[in-house]
Amino acid sequence: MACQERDPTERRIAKPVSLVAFWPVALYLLCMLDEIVNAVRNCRSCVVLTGAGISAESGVPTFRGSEGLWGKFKPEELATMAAFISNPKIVWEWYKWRRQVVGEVKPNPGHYALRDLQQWFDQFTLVTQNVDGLHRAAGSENILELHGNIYRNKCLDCNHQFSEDMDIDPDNIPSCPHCGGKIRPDVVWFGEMLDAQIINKAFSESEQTELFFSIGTSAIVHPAASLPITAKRRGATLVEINPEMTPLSGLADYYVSAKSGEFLPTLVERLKQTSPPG
Ligand code: BJW
Ligand code: ZN
Repeated sequence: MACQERDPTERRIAKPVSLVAFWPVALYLLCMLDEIVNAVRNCRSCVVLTGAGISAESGVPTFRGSEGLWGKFKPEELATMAAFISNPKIVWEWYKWRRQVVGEVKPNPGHYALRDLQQWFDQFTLVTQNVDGLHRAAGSENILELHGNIYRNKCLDCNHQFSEDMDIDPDNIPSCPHCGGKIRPDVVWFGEMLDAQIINKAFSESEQTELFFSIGTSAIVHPAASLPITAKRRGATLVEINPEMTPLSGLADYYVSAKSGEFLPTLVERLKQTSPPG
């Protein structure tokens, strides 16, 4: 039915009905918030795993979902070694565009809330699949970047890392001064091994932690997706924050269907009111 044809009373009826439907959900979320506050209060160690969803409210596109990057671009043509070898120019054009996108955004309240959350724990590790550097920009410490960093470059052949700013021209890709290999972005593509030291540390922290948060990730890309499962198997309390359910939701002790930029600041606010960091 077109908007103009609507019965004018329809909205008045719809509103109280939707409110009635909303209250049990709000109450449920509130109870869950208090239980998560208690979990934070009672646990001394915490691992947080973040994915693209935490940066969505900053304006960084996610990978999956209707608006995600993989809806417009094919991962096998852009995020694999084979793609880079067969068409380095296209791959560099894509990464130049993404560098520009993340260069223009700022951390959002979810990133800042995670920076604040670390104060409630003796041991706090922030494991991120994101390459955008927004957790560091927000002031978080002890960050493990599982999939690299979009601003860094490395040599395709000898793996030498170049941390300095390099403006890459996709038509004239620079060569490594050590071996002559092509320079590529220092991110982890499909089929590539993650940095052993980083992923091993992420697993050992997940095995020992008392509390684990999985935030803004579709929880399907391994080995990152194995971290919350490992933590849960070792007895950690598992909290998932994501507006959409994922394969992890059924396993989580608390599945919070909310945006991280809305729920996390509420959680930190509640913690500050009820149990300031010791
Ligand atoms: C919000 C929100 C808001 C929205 N608030 N939430 C075991 C089983 C099956 C397959 C494999 C396996 N082990 C390894 C594999 C193969 C493969 C893999 O996992 N494939 C799966 C897809 C099945 N893994 C690999 O290849 C990895 N390497 C590896 O394992 O090496 C060993 C090996 C080699 C060869 C064979 C076998 C083993 C490497 C994975 C590298 C992933 N690389 C990318 C690109 C990085 C560089 C770049 O950025 O360009 O990493 S792909 C992409 O996916 C990116 C992400 O980090 C990663 C995860 O995505 P993420 O963060 O979860 O984002 P989305 O978009 O999927 O989800 C966003 C979520 O946010 C959604 O749920 C929304 O609802 C939510 N959201 N708004 C909170 N406001
Ligand atoms: Zn080299």
